[in-house]
Amino acid sequence: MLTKADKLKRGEMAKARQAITKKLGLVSPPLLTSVLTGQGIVELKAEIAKRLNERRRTAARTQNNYSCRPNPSPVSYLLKS
Ligand SMILES: Nc1nc2c(ncn2[C@@H]2O[C@H](COP(=O)(O)OP(=O)(O)OP(=O)(O)O)[C@@H](O)[C@H]2O)c(=O)[nH]1
Ligand SMILES: [Mg+2]
Repeated sequence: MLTKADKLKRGEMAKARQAITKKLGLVSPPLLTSVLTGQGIVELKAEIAKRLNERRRTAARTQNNYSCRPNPSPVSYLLKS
């Protein structure tokens, strides 16, 4: 993810995003976020929740789990704002 997206003009940001994607060899362009405008914050939370759930599913598959109740889903926590 890239922070402070409000600092550059839209066109400059698009160019920087492309250049960074290429330079770092990323499979997809990074999310643009800004705490000033709120840009990308909902998407960022959703991405974090998605990745936590993927990990949780992988952990559940690869471990013996003797607990009766599952842990609360990280999604419900992250999507509260
Ligand atoms: N314009 C702008 N300023 C921001 C944003 N997010 C944080 N800042 C400011 O950037 C400064 C650094 O704060 P943080 O980003 O929390 O700290 P950091 O990540 O350790 O430092 P940086 O490498 O500067 O990002 C503070 O003055 C924040 O108020 C943003 O989205 N836009
Ligand atoms: Mg920062």
